[in-house]
Amino acid sequence: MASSRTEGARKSKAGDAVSSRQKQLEASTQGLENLLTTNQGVVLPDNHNSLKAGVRGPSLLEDFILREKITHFDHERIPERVVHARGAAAHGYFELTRPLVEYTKADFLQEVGSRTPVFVRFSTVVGSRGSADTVRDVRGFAVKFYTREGNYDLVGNNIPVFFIQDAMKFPDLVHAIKPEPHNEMPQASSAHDTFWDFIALMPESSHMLMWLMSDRAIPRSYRMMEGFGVHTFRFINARGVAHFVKFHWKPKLGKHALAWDEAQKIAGKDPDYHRKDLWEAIERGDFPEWELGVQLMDADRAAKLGFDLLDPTKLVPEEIVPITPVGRLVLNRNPDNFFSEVEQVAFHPGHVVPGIDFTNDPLLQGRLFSYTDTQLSRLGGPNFHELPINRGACPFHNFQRDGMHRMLINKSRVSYEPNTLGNGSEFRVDGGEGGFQSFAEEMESPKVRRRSPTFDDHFSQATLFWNSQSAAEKEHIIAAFQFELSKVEIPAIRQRIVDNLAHVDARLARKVAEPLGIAPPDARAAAGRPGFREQRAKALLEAAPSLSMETNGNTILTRKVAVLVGAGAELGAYKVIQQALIDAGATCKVVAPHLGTVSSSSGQQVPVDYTFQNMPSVMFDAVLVPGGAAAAEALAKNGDAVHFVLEAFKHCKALCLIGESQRLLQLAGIPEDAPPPAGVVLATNEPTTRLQTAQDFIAAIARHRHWSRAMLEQVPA
Ligand code: HDD
Repeated sequence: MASSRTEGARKSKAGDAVSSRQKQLEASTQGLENLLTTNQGVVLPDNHNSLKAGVRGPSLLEDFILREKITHFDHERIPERVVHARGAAAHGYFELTRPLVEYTKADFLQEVGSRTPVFVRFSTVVGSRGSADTVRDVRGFAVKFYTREGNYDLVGNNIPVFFIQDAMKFPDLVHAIKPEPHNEMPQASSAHDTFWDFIALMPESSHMLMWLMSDRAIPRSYRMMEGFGVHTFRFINARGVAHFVKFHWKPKLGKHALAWDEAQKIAGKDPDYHRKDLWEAIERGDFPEWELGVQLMDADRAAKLGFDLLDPTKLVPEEIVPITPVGRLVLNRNPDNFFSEVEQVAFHPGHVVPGIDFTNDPLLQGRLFSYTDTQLSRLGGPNFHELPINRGACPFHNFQRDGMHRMLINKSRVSYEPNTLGNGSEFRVDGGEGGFQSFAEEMESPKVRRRSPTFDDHFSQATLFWNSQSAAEKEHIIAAFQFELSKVEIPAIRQRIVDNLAHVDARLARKVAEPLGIAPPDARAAAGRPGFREQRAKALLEAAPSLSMETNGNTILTRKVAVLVGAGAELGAYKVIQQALIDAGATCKVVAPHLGTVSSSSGQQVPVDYTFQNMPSVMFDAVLVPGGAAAAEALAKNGDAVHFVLEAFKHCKALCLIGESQRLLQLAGIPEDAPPPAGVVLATNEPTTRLQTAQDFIAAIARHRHWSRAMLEQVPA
């Protein structure tokens, strides 16, 4: 800090006086450490009663203890973030696994094995602070690296593109998607007229819209989603040579989603689903981990992509420019205080370090203004960098002074540069090649308020995304569009959307339109509307498998399995399977009609973790039901148990039904003699088959969901 170094030499006498006063104070307050005090340090006589004129008399204004407590309480809230208000975060580290010396001079990207502390906040965009975690929305993925050269913030999302191309449209986008201004509804949802009205008039959002309607927008866990820097940034090496770079976070547990019906139910049953999942995983020691990868391109490569890298509605498929893994992100510590850390953390895409620079992406350029500006009203002034969570790991020195909530006590009389009064150690700028050097991009153009024609292709990557989805994923996208548009009251808005969709894919548009009570999609009508651009880049690829979520993950690490136990359950096979699941990294919880214990067929008491009421099927990844005629009979008669199994079936989860418990499947309308549906493992109590059953069940859980499962419509759950 400025003062500490400038004044360092003069500290002696004054410093000694302060520390001896401090010592005296500490001695005189010994034994009082655990007492409640006011903020001024006055010990409280009582924390239950206000000061009154007599025990039954009026309270006195004089009661400074009461007034201080109530005043502080009255001001406990600060404005929530205007977007990304709901979030959860954790501490951890970033470890470099491949040096990037060749591409960037950023200190934290030089030496393999070097670790940089990080704080990572995940969020939803639209909902307010108290909204549910599992709504259909983009997720924020913001990483603060506390590097030795200053804080570097990579403020990204779990979707690699954005709705709009220019920051000028951001307030309109946010106003359109937030609850409608006349009645403040709906909360945390894009399924309403103003959002779709705006989107219908902004064909540049077509690509992002496909992602928003896909399973990416309903992740199973923060720990199971990818992250993206979205914009194209620049790396600059020690010689001043620049490369374009795109950042990718790849989750170790694979990328996985919830079913839409499940996401909606969780929003009611446990609105804290994602933050709890993150918190509990870290408390258990199952530290979430991602790999950082970069796509690197020089100017020649970028020029041959067929689209403009500055356009944030475009991605570079990893099939075209491979991703180089460079490090790992590990989250290993939960915050100590949600408000002080998660709420007060201030991210900003403009927090960069030497070796990392911006591009002219007009969305990024606008963001560079917005984030500091928003902190001024959210955190109450220009000194938010002094809050503990925002402080850098390295010292900082400058002559910025004063302002609301200043914590630093600058001691020198010098608060300007240049100076000579700073005791010979005044701070100055590094006049040489050191410090942050902006990339010296050539610029000689007229000043205009226009969009580049290279941004005019609004549909080809939306089509690429659609072509890259599996059959089941396509069905989910169609269903999501149908759901959202069915909530739109004005038919003309529904019509404009499907007309636009006809430029993404004709079948998609037709299927979406079918149940909406509107005319078939009309591509020509869309092309005649304002904002529409004809241009379509030459197809780079027919499909990019990396854009699908179905091609990844084969682990059951941290997955939750419900074991439904009825009185009289046979434990033999179940015990073997449970042990195999635990050995493979899953957790098993016994769910029964009541807490306490349930008697097995041999009279053993099985401890119960949860009831059907307090922990429904949507809280689990898979279901295991032990055999035993009496237990199966009891469960089949229990509506909650039956619902539990049917719902898990409907949400395409892995099920393992042992012996007599298989009758529960018939309640789902599956005939007794039919082959088991995908992801359903039918087992006997036979000792010789138990290990094989366990392996089959583990493989079924590792598939995450069996989206292709047939006969779902007839299942009443
Ligand atoms: Fe933003 C917050 C990500 C465009 C203005 N944004 C915010 C957060 C994330 C993103 C993850 C939450 C940070 C946290 O956890 O505290 N934003 C993005 C991405 C964008 C994007 C990936 C496009 C590629 N944002 C964007 C634009 C603007 C903003 C174009 C304005 C011109 N964003 C903000 C903001 C927020 C914010 C209003 C709200 C709270 C905050 O900044 O600190 O300034």
